Amino acid sequence: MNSAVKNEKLNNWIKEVAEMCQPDDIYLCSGTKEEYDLMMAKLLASGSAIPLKKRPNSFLFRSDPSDVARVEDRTYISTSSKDEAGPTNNWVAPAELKNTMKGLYKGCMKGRTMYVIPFSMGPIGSPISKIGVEISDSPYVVCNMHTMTRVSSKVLELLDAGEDFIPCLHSIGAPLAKGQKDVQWPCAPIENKYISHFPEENLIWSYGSGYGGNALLGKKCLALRIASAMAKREGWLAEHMLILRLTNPEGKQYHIAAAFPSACGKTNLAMMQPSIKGWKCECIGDDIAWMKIGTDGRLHAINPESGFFGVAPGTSYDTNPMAMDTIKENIIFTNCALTDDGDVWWEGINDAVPSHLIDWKGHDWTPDSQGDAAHPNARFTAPAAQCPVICKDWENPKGVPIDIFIFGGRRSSVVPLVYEAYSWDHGVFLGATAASETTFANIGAVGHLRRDPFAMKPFCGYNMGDYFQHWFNMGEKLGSKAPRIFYVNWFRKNQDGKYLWPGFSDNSRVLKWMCERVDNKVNAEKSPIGLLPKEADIDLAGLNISSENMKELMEVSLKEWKAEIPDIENHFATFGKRLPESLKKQLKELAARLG
Ligand code: TSX
Ligand code: MN
Repeated sequence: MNSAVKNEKLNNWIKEVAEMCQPDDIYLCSGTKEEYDLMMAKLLASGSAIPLKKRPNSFLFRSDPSDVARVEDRTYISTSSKDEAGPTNNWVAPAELKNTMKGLYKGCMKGRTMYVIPFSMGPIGSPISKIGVEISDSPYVVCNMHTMTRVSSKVLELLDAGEDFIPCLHSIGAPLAKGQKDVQWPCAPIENKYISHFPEENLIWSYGSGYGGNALLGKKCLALRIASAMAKREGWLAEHMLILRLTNPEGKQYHIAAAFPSACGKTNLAMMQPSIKGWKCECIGDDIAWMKIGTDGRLHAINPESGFFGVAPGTSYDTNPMAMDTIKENIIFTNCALTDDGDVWWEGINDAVPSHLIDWKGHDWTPDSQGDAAHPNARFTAPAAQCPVICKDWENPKGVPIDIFIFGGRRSSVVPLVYEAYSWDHGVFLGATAASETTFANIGAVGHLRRDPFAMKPFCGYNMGDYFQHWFNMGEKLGSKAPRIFYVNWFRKNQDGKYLWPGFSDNSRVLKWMCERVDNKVNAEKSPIGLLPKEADIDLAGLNISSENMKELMEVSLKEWKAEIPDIENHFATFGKRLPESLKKQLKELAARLG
């Protein structure tokens, strides 16, 4: 098979990995539909995939109960010095980590096929795109990579033309002895799982997990952790952001990139349909944005992915109808429940709870059963092209020019619905201090405030203090062409614990105000925390919300905000000497404005 690969670096790497992992076979992927069908046929035959009668060409997988999510405490940024990885990352020296992992990789693919998966993050040939090659022993990973990235032999042609690639090595860590029967979801025990990144040499080594971000290495590992380090070196941005296009009734387009921590409804916002007349919203991406300064001096964004790896529980025709219409066919479901008539089900999909299901562990489930029928982190893998509101420019190699950045979090109090940064530097401060209250969906105490700067805490591939400085530097380069920056909170509650803002489609009203700010159509009110909308400037037409509720939603309490300062100081202190002076200055200015 190596005859098909002319690139010397790739050939050598394939040979080296094969010698170490000792697979029975090597298969070079081409990315065709026939190949996807072949892999899925293999997964059906082995009993790993369950065909769904109700959804054409769609399949359900059940993972091992120990392999259900990203494993942050087994994720490493392995730079030559610990300080380069910074306080938000786990660190082991490269030589030591490689030594440990080589021990695990030795013979780890025995009894299995080694798949070589050439892929592009971003449209093939776009100047913003990057090439990766994942080696994996999991056919489930091959199928997911087909949907989530552009797997293609065209990528090999780009390598022949002199482009470089990022090697991404993955093994589930479950070799098979001769005659040994495979299990439904092979993987390694938690203490042997490693998700390792070597940003100084653009290299990824993952071992022991078959799940999502641990195994589909183009996504979090390449497109965020490795890409963020490359972006810092090369002067661009790799961010954990959705991208959407808003069009106003006059036909003017606005492009928005938004970063939220988990459990804030990022995918829902990415596919949101406006409730205000004449406005249109289209999806470009729901998770990752790569942005470069174009010849026009503006920031242009692409979505490096080609699919959605979305959390299923909570997704419904009420919360995200466009996602529901995206996942009707050609979908991989993981850890959802199975209905008796051959469909998937999850908590929050509709009001009717079936009287009988097979739960995500493969056991009978009834409404009286203990625990959820679907795992809270159950997923759908869906082609982005199937989204009914995918933007016609979602694969434009030039990207789309970003007008607005949004940061946000889930706060039941203190933080108003929306405010605007005074300046780029103030906006960087808002990103750097972004925080969210934990929910049932997170681990840890419910209602506890967690700082997740730029929603990048688990995904920044270098010292986060330097990351903040990189954002200040980008602002300097962009000058007057920099996007405007806003902060939102859809989740403020009243004294009775009721949400004050209807959210979802009505968030378009907030986005409209942002567009009008960009066009200088409306003035804003200065407040200590930033610029607030004037009462009449949020379009509430057709909404049944009282003026008292709006006041409560927009209230900025000096007392509550002063109480935030020590927490921000503690957060900043974790970055030590690497904390940019500009962030200290912003904090001082906030404190002064609060009086
Ligand atoms: O995704 C959400 N968004 C963004 C939508 C574009 N969610 C779901 C969060 C969990 C992932 C929201 N939940 C949003 C929101 O704007 N707002 C809320 C809170 C909320 C929930 C229910 C109602 C109102 C607000 N109303 C009724 O249930 C009728
Ligand atoms: Mn994400």
